[in-house]
Amino acid sequence: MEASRSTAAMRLSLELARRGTRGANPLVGAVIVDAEGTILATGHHRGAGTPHAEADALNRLGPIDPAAARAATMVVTLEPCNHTGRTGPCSRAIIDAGIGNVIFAVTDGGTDSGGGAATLRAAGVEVSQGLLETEATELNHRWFAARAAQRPFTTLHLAQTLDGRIAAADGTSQWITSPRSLLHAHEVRARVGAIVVGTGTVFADNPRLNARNEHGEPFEHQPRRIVMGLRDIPADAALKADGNWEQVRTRDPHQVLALVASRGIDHVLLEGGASIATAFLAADLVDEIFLYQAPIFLGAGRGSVGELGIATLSAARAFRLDPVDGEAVRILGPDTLTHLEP
Ligand code: AOF
Ligand code: ZN
Repeated sequence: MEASRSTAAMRLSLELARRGTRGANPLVGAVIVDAEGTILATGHHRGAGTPHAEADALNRLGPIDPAAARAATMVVTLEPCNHTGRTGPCSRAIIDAGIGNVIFAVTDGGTDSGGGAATLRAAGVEVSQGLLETEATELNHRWFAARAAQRPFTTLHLAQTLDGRIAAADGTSQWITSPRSLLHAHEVRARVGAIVVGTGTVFADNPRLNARNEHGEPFEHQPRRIVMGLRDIPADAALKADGNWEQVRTRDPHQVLALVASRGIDHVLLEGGASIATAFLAADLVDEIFLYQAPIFLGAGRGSVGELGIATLSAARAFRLDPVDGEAVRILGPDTLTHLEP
């Protein structure tokens, strides 16, 4: 295949990858092309627990005669995985489908998941790597960094007023954002392995911290609740209801993530309040932010983030818009939702 054709296919794969949701798994896109570079099928990974990009593309390809499969190329943003995790190995699926060629951008490098390229080559598949590697690394840069540090990927939830407040002067805080925003937040809860809150949030709001749908019914998957802080929380705290919780008696966010990782959890939601946001931001341990903003001012009251030790503008902790399915900013009823990455 002409180089310009494979580059175009990889660009499309990178674009498709962005339709998914990052978290426990990276964003991955895949395109299957024939020898001329004509697209036969496309696929992307939607999020942990769902089919991988390669499997998605193969499913959409459907039946194809062996000679055509042999001549086809799978162009994918990440090295096909080699392990059985929540889904089966992509290297095997590609071999079983009889696909003759694979071009991937960046190696997986995971201790379990890596090694797909070697498996493919051993089975006689033509494999090349490194096409648009910089772009593919950039696409998941925080995810790769989190895995290299052997810590979970972190999502910070901020729900605030236009002037960045999470409670009024008298402490009232329910509800700043709309029911539509709350529903989105619950959908995020249903995708993570754990939610982290501070003891202050437990005392102030006594939240249940489970994930509920628009009818108030619990989703099938419920996150573990992690309470960070030194104070004893009340014996009858609502989040203790089903026993799927624990307290970490520390103020160190690294220790919290180490504990979460030791439980086999690879994606956490940092939900509240300001002390949690501050501690994780200060330690550069926030991989993405969902910022829910209500169109109101309070002018006083608690801010969403506290002291970060920043004295001058040039030292600001900077984030950038990170599109999810083409949109970094969404309208949720009266509110806006902005998705950001460092
Ligand atoms: C791929 N294609 O689309 C993705 C991959 O638990 P699992 O089965 O979902 O596996 C997750 C691991 O697989 C993840 O940590 C990463 O190494 C890789 N992700 N691999 O071949 C994909 N999302
Ligand atoms: Zn895979």
